[in-house]
Amino acid sequence: MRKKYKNLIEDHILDYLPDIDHKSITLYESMKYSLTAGGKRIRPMLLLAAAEFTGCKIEEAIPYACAIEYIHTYSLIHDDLPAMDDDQLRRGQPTNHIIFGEAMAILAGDGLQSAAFEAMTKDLFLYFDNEDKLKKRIRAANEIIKGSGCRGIVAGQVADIESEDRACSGEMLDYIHLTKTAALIVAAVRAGAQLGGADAETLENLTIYAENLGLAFQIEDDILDVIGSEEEMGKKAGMDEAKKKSTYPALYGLEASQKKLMELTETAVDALASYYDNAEFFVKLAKDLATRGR
Ligand code: GRG
Repeated sequence: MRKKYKNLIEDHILDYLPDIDHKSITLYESMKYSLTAGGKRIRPMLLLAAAEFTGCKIEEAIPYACAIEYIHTYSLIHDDLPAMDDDQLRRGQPTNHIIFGEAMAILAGDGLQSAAFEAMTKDLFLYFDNEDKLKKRIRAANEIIKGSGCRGIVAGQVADIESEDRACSGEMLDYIHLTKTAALIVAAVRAGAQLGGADAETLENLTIYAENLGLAFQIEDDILDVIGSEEEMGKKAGMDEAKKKSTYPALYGLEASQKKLMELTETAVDALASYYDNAEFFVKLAKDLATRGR
């Protein structure tokens, strides 16, 4: 199933970039560079899985899956900028601003964000005479816009920047992880569920799954930094010595962080226990992410 979702995303990931005339070919190349640089596609896979899980035809969810990957990609491009984390490498390759320059990287991020909004809304007029389908799409778009905004990843980035080089409470650290990392994972799952017209209980259970998965994902990322697989060390090269960031391993130690990671993964999986084998994709993904790199 994971392969099916991943292939669909790879096949369609460039479909919703705006037509680029010859005057802005560099912008197009810059957006394409980061969109095709080998991301794991976790958020769009989750969106497609949640859509299918709740009864939406998978092809109807593709624009939203691409939109969330566009938002994720823009956030990574901007996060790597000199004004933010000042990273030279991402996924083992030069970051966008190293290849295209700082101004173009900012614009590529901006362009990806607006392309995401366009992907989610450009065909809405086709559903003006089908109120049910129209509502599902508007609700899905709203989830993604919310997750990408001032109550989502932007809020998380602000809190992360403001907590640099300072002692950070456990409560603040959870807030940073819930906004910076979990918000877009929650948005992916909820957007898929909205497309499928999930009932309130299913939406709530999927939200609990996604929040716990999102927190677990960030803790695992920070554990991997400490354990230091080669790929992770390369990705963060140049940052950790320059800026001191609060993380679970830094605040609670490696052993307690690993325990927390397992607890969160268990809570995520338990939230979907009543759906038995239908939730297999979500359960396997949570377990695999908790042990990635090991
Ligand atoms: C709004 C500029 C701006 C930033 C928002 C999302 C974010 C804050 C910054 C991105 C950097 C970061 C370390 C985020 C934490 C979440 C995380 C571990 C992202 C990496 O996600 P993966 O592993 O990335 O899914 P791939 O490379 O697989 O696409």
